[in-house]
Amino acid sequence: MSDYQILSQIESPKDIKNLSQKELSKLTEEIRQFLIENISKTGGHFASNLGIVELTLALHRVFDSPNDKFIFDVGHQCYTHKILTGRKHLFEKNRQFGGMSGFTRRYESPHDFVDAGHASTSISSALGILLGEELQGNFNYIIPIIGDASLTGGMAYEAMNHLGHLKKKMIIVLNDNNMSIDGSVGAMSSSLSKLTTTRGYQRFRRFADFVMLHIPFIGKQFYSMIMRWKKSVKTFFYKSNIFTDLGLKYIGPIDGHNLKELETIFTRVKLLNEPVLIHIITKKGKGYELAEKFPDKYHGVSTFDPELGVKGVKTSTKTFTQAFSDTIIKYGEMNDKIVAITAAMMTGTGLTQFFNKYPKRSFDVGITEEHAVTMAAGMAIAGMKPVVAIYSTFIQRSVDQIIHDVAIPGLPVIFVLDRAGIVPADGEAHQGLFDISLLKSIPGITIMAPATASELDIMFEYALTLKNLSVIRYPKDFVIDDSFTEIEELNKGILITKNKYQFLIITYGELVNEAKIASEILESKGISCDVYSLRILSPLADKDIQKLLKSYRMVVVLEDAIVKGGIGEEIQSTSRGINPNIYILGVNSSFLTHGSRMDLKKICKLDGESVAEFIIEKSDEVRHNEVVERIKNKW
Ligand SMILES: Cc1ncc(C[n+]2csc(CCOP(=O)(O)OP(=O)(O)O)c2C)c(N)n1
Repeated sequence: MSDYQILSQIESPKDIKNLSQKELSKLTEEIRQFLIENISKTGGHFASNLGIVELTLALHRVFDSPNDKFIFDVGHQCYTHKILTGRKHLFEKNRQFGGMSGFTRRYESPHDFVDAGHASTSISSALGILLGEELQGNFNYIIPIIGDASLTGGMAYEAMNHLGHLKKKMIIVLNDNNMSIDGSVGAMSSSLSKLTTTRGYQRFRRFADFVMLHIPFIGKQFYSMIMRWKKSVKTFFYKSNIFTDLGLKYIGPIDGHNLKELETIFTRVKLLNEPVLIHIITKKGKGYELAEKFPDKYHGVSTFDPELGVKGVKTSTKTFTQAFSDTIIKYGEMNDKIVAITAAMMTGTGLTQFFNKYPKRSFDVGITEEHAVTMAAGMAIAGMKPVVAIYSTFIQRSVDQIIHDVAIPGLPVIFVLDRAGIVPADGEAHQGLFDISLLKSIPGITIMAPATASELDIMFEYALTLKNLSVIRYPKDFVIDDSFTEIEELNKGILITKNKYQFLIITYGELVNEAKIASEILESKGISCDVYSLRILSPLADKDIQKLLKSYRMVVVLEDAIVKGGIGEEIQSTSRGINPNIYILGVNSSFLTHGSRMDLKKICKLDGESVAEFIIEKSDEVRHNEVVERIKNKW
């Protein structure tokens, strides 16, 4: 455990206000040491947090949190903010069940204002807070802090467009490290780089900013004269930039690791009475050599030895992501109409190999899930076979595009939803619990959930034959051993039966494993329990399911999703009068917190042991229902 001389005395933002430059410089070192020491033990977002230390310190020194409000876009880079706002002691259990969230959470601190997780929302949230406060006669600084990749998301422009129109006094901090998780993509990214690299303008800009920011008192007229002058020279170099066109003052680029310069700029910008965007350049991974070199590998990490760095963990079992990676390569080789589309999640969705092998058929569109879907629809119209690989939680953004642009015209776009179901570590905003209930009511859709790698393969092959949209969804977990299923026709589920027709678990995807464990536990207690893997969740094979419901005394549906509007409820609704003993286990109506996937499965009673216990518990009720039925039938 390191000795944190200065950091040990910091419990709230006011503790850093009076530190000397020397102490501050020591504090930045200690914060980085603290981050390395803690994140390497728990896992978490690493490189982004190392890059934003000075920037967060400067914000907390110049502004007055929580009266002034910092809105961290995505929220994954808020660790220094948490350290400075009395949450150091929570880092031991970062992202673990019952421990600290890895994102800003309103319940966790009065210094957190949004429950973040999805990108590009900060400017909209900030504008809403600002307008709300203003309507009540209050003014505080509301400061969104947004990364260059999050600035590829359309919402950010919708918000800036509105802000520029309203001309409200807001300071937007653009934290530009020229990285998303993988490299930043898009014209916006090159435009930002241009802003940071044109030498002639830089020399001029430094001079103009110096004049503007270092003259102790600038009268309004003098100030606007400088701004006009600056703008006209900038126009000479660049015409104008997108921020000025949207009605924001653009200040930058500023060195994001020079604490003193940052403080000076923030102090001066506070005086401006209009929307400003401060463009700050930071180094992702700053202070940890490997993360500076490979920021993509160190964006989010599992536990690692700080001496050795992150090592790829080799396991004998494949993850679903790896199985998909193999599958798309296999079919991509056979069919040159297959194109892969990702919204800034190439590595996470397992597309890296495909991107390397088929760069012309690979598209990273940035954090633009809505665009990804409609663009895929366009490609399908043009006769291609688009595969859109997106995390389940982020497809929530594109429900309209799926309905409007893909489903209504009946286009064969394949959606591959990774991180579907219960998601470890990231918490509420990242859970993949809603895709089934959001999508299954869309006419023409086919939704599939593989349990094994070979199922994923045949589902993909089947999806390629469909004339309409399809979804293959799976969790962040390992595929199940293939040996229990022989691949028959895909339009049927698989019954793993002992032919005693007592109890039945109906489920899908990785939960088939938990169902099998439950069945074995029950078997060891002399109770016969079969397992049915649905494989195709929508449209449900009603006839097969009704046959099953008739054959078993009790049925439990395990749902790797929210229960409301899910598969279990659909089964229940088709079963009226057939079987009164149908129960659903899944995620109930509240949002699901962070923790390991197993911790969370246990909470939802979706692990094998809990399922077995539930069936034993319910069997009395079943017996009672059977007696009631018998009596009813008699009369
Ligand atoms: C809507 C949405 N899509 C994808 C993600 C996944 N994601 C989390 S952080 C991140 C990259 C953010 O990059 P940037 O905003 O530049 O911040 P940095 O991590 O570089 O500091 C992405 C793509 C997300 N959080 N939200």
